[in-house]
Order: sequence, then C-alpha cells, then structure tokens
Amino acid sequence: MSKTATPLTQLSAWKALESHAESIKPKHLRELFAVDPERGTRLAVDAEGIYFDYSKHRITDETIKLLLQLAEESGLKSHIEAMFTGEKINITENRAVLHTALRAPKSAKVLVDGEDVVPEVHKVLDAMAAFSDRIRSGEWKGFTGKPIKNVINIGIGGSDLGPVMAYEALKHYSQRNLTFRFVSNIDGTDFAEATIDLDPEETLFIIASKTFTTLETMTNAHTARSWTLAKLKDEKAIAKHFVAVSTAEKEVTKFGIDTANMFGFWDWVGGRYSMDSAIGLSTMLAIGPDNFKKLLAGFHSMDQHFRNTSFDKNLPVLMGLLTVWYADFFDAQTVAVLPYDQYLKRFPAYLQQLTMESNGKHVTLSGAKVNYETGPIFWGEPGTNGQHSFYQLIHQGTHLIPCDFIGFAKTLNPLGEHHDFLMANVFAQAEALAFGKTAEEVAAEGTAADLVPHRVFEGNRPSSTLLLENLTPEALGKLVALYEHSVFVQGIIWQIDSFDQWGVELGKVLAKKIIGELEKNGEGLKHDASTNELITRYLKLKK
Ligand code: G6Q
Repeated sequence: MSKTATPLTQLSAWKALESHAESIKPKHLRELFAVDPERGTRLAVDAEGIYFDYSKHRITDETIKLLLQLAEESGLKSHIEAMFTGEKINITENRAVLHTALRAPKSAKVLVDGEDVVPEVHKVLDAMAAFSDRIRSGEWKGFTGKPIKNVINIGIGGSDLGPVMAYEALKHYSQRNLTFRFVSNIDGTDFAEATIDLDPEETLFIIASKTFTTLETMTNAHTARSWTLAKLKDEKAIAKHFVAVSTAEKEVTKFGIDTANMFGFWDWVGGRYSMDSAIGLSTMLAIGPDNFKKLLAGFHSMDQHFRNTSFDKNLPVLMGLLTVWYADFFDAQTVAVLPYDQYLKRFPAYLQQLTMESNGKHVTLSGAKVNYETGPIFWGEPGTNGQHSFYQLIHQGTHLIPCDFIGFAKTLNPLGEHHDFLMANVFAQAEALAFGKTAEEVAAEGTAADLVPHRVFEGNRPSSTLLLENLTPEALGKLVALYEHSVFVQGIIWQIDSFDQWGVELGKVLAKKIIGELEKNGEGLKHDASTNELITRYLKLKK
C-alpha cells in the first residue's frame, strides 16, 4: 500500500460516481425493475456455493461499472496480491497480514521475511488435532483421573468473538457430551456464572490471548487458576486443566502453563482474523479436527475466489464496493446483517468487531484526515426475531439501512413447516423493503384516508440476499472469509489501515491509571471534574 496514493476523492471514478449517484437517487427500485426485469437474475453471482443477489440495490449496470473502475483506480488487484504474498500492509504496526496463510493447504508456500510459514501452520494444526482427539475421546484425564467434560475458553475481543460465534454456528456438529463456555468480560459475573455448576476436576481452561497480557483475560485466567486449585489443591493440577493459545511463550511460562500445552500463532495474524488459527482450539474441540479442516477448506476456497476471480464476478469485491456506495454516496450510517438461521445468532456480533475495528478509522495511510465516510456501523440479529422489533425502523424510519439477508435452503433441524415459514420471511422482507406499498395500494385495500400515510411503505430500501444450501463448516468458512475480504476491499478504497486498532488503546491506559487510584482509595485524583466526582462517589457508595 502506498502512502502517496492519489487521494480518493480525486480519482476520476470517484468523481464520476458522485454525479452518477445524483442521477440514481431519484430512481425507485420499482422503476428499475419495471424497465429491466432481467436485473433480478443479471445482478447476481453464483459462486462458492453462495448465490449473491444484489439486484435489490439502488444501482444500475453503470453504477457497477463505475464502482469496478474505482477498484481498478485504487489498485485493488495489486493490494490483494500484496496481502496474500505477505507484504507488510499493516503499516502502522509494520506487520504482514496473513490470515489467508492459516487456511493454506500443506502444498502452498507463503513467505514472511523470506521464511515459508505454511509448515509451521500445519504443525500447530496437527498438534491441535492430536490434543482434540485426546480430549474428545476421554483419553486426556484431569488431575484426579476424570475425563474432561467442560471446556472454558477465556479470551476477549478477537480471542473470544470468533470462537463463540463458530461454536454457536456449528453447534449441530459438536460433540454433545462436552460443555463449552466462553468467559471474556472483566465483570466477575461472567466467570462466576460460567463455572457455577461445573466441577474443576472435569474442567479444562483454554487461555486464549495473543499477547497473554490482556487485563481481562489474565484476571479471569488467575481467577480460573484459584477456582481450580481451591478444589484440586496441587499446583501440578494446572498442567492437566490449563492450556494456552498465544504468541507469547515467555508470558505463558510465567503464568505456569507448560509450553508443551501451548498452541502458537504469529504476529501476522490479527486478533479479529484469528478464529482459524489456534484461537479456534475450542471450535476444533467442539466439532472435531475433520470438521475444522472443512471449515478451513471453506475459508481457503473463498480466498482463492477473491484472489483469482475477475472483479465483476467477485463476491467480496462486489459486496465491499456496495458498502462503499451507500456509506459515501447515500450517507448510510449503518449496515444490518440479518441471518435467518438461529445458529448464526452471534454472527452479527462477530462481524461488528471484524468490520468496525478494521474500518473505523479517520485517517488515511499517510495520516491525513479523510474527507469522506469510512466504515459504517454493522449490527443485526437473527431473523425472524428482528422483524418483531427493529425492522419497523428499516421499513418506515428516516434512515437508509442497507441489509444483508442470509438464508440456507436446507435446515439442520427439519421440524414441520418451520423452515419454509422462515425462508418465506427472508424473501418477503427483501421484497417489502425494495418495493414497499404505495398510497394507492393502501387506499385500494379500503384503508381510512387518515391512516393511509401511516400504512404506506416507501420501499426503495436496498438489500443483498445471500442464499446458501446448508450451514456446514465449509459454508461458515466461506461466509466469514467473504466478510473478511469485503472489509479489505473497503479499506483499500478508503486508503486506511484496516489491520491496526489504535482506537482501543487510550481507554486501556486510562483504566490502568484509575485502577491505581482506586487502590489508593481515590487519593489525589487529577482528572476532569466529572471523572473525579464519579470516582469519588463510586468509592463512597461501595463502602
Ligand atoms: C483484534 C484486537 C483485539 C484483541 C483483544 C485480545 O483484532 O486486536 O480484539 O483480539 O484485545 O487480545 P489478546 O489476544 O492479546 O488477549
């Protein structure tokens, strides 16, 4: 990535898009479909087992042509190659960005500083598989000789959200005699509730932390250690009940975990891009090594698609460009992700970190303040639940909210007519958002004149629909990689560093300082008047 790229708003495609957007804004999707019914099948891509219908967007072929031109002018192709080949594209941390190497097959070669990292990746995967087999079969015994029944992943942010999401998403494939819990919050309630009904003799903790210094994780890890030792009363028990996933061998040793029970990864794996590294150990324990391999294969095939497919048929490229289109030319502040699958209930939360920590930036690679919008807010809930709460605002509110609907043709739990009812709602929602209901249509139903405005649906509200056959480990890998690469595309267009996260630092530093002050009972507070008062009141109230 060049720090001296032509500023985005000076690219000719950008300028063309600005005036093109003005010609699109007055057009209604009703009109766009009426004059061009084929758009419903033309503006779609069927690739990697994902049917991506983007016809219900406020676009024409010209829009796509200009967006693709924007991608070309932004040098997207060479940036993709730079990422895949291990260039240090995370410039503020001087790091390569190689989550794609985590799912590369054994035969691949990916060089970082002249060294092929693929053999190391597979060595760790093999060690994870051997360990998983021992836990899943009951061969691995706890300190008192009982097999492990409970696995608790302690981690936060990238060391938590991926594992939680993947566990929930792939629960159908999980070994049901193992219980999985996830502790992330520094709030002691998280740990207390996760362990309230568990026996330390049968519980394994995975301490998942890239740095092994994160306050939340280390506090929870120390609490877990005390909880274990309170019952097992012997330091030697730690080796049987604790494993670590980390890049920081020294810190792991310091904590007392045998490095034989440590699964490593590397500084070129960003936290929010790490669910397919050893951070996914809980996922592998749940679904087994073979299914984990399928998950990785799904990621890899989307990687290949992203790297090798022409942009006009490239799922992450199209998806990323559409996000840019609404954020920058329609002032859309948010994107709603609406999976119609209960197993994907944590998918929006996972995407929040992936998208917002990556693209919530306001300076370009050269440090200049941007004069356009960058990463929108991602949010969502599984359907149909959301329909009975916030969809009202999407349909009739004043905000334009592009939506991603995600549905599967086959259910993993065939129960009566549930699945057809579920999918009917996906199609109905996308249709209602796009085409709405006019005042004439409402009046023709015999609605009282004074109620007509309330019952009108303007429509013209854009959405993508992603239709897949089945929620398999492979499909999940493809979906996650699709969003990862879409985020990458956006970051390239916006000329930002999608792989750092300096925005989380200041709060951490200030909290550390305040922890010291609380320990000193608030002596000599030197904050602003509001913060001083809040700390003082807190100390008084807690007495
Ligand atoms: C992700 C971020 C962040 C990180 C957590 C946990 O991209 O870097 O969410 O994953 O702060 O960090 P550790 O794994 O080092 O504990």
